Amino acid sequence: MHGNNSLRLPLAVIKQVTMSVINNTVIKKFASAFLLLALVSCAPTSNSPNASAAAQPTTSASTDVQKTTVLEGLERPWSIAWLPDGAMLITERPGRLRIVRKGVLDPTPITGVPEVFAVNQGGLMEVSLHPSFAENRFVYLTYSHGTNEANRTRVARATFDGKALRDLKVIFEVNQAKSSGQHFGSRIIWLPDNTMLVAIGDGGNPPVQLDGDLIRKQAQNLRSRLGKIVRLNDDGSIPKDNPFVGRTNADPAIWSYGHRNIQGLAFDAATRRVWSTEHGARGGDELNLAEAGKNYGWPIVTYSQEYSGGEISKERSRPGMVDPKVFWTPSPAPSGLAFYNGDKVPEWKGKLFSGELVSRDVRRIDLDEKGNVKGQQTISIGQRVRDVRQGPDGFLYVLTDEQNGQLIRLQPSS
Ligand SMILES: [Ca+2]
Repeated sequence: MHGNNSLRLPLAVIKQVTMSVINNTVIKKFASAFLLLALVSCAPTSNSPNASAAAQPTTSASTDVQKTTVLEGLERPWSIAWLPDGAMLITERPGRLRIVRKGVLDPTPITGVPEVFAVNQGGLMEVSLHPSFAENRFVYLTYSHGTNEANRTRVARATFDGKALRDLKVIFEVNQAKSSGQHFGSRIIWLPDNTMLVAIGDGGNPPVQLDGDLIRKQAQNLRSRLGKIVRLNDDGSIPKDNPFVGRTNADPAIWSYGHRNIQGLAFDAATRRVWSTEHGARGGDELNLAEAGKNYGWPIVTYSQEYSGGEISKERSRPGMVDPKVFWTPSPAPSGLAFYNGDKVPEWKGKLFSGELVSRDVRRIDLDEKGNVKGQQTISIGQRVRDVRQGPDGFLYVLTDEQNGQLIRLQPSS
C-alpha cells in the first residue's frame, strides 16, 4: 500500500489540478516543465549512488481521450472479465462477484464465491476466464484467505452456470501463512499453451516477519511462493517444463522471482512477451519484461526506499538480476495492466496501458521493437484506478478503486 507518504499526494494533486485547468498549449508546456522540476527536486533517490543509471523516458499528459462512465455503484471493484455473450463479471474486493448483462448491473451478486479475508489490500481480487470458457465454463478467482494472524493468497476454479459458481475448488495456495493485510498480488494471465501465470506478493512491509526475518526476503527464497510469478496448468497442477522443476530446494511452481507486489500482468501474443508492473515501497515502482527463471531483484536491488525514508538497499542493479524497463519515483502505484492489440484504435496498437492508484490516471507506455520504453503519456481519471482492460469492442475499460467505484470507457475523442 502506498500510504504514509507525505510527498506523493501533494504532487499528484498539483499535477491533476494543473493539467485539468490549463488548456493553453504554451502554458501547458510551461506547467509540464514546472512539474518535471518539482518531481526531480523531490525525488527521494537524489542522494543514491547510482540513481541516475537508468534513463527515464519523459512523460506527457494526454488530452485526446474521451471518458464515459458506463457503470457506478461498485464497491472497491478489482477485476473485470467479459463472457462470450458480452456480459461482464466484476469482482468487488469485500468478496462479491457481480454480473453486468446488457449494460445493467444485476443487484444480486453471483453465489458460490469463497469466503475471503477482506482487510486492507486483501479480499476477492482477480477474475479470469479459461481460454476455452465457451466449452468448459471455467472461472478462476484469486483471493486472500484466513485471518489477520495467518492468511495467504489462493487460486480457485469453479464452473459458472449463468447464475452461480458450482464445484468451486482451491487449486493453488501460497505455501506459507503470513500475518496482516498486505501484498497478496494477484493477477492471472493465460499463455498460448493454456497454462496460467499468477502473480503473488512478497507478503508485506516491515515489521511483518516470517521465520524470524523480514517477510519481504521471501521474494528471493526459491522454496517460498511469496514474491513470485508462478505458472500452473488449468487444474492447478505444475507444468513439467517450469524453470525450477527438478531442482532441489526450489518450488516447481515458480516461474520468476524477486518481485515485491505485482498488481499488473499483461501478455503480448504477437511477441509472446509478458509484462508486469509492481509496487516499490517509497518510489521505485517498476515495469518489467518478465521471463521464465529470472530474478527481478527485490529486495536486494531496488530504486525504492523505506516508507520511513531510509535505504532498503544501496544497490540498484546486479549481474544475474533483471533491471526494470522503467521505474517510477515518486510511486504512481501501478495496478491493472493491458496490452492493446486491437484494430479499433490504431494509435494504441502495441502499447501498454497501466492503471495507477495514487496518480489516479492511466499511463500509456510506448515501446520499441525490442521492448524498451520510448515514451509515456498519462490519461487523467481523477479516481484511484484498479484495473485497465481492452474490451471486446476494442476500447479500453477502467475500474476505479473507490467506495462508489465506476467502470469507465476510454476512447479517442477525435
Ligand atoms: Ca526489480
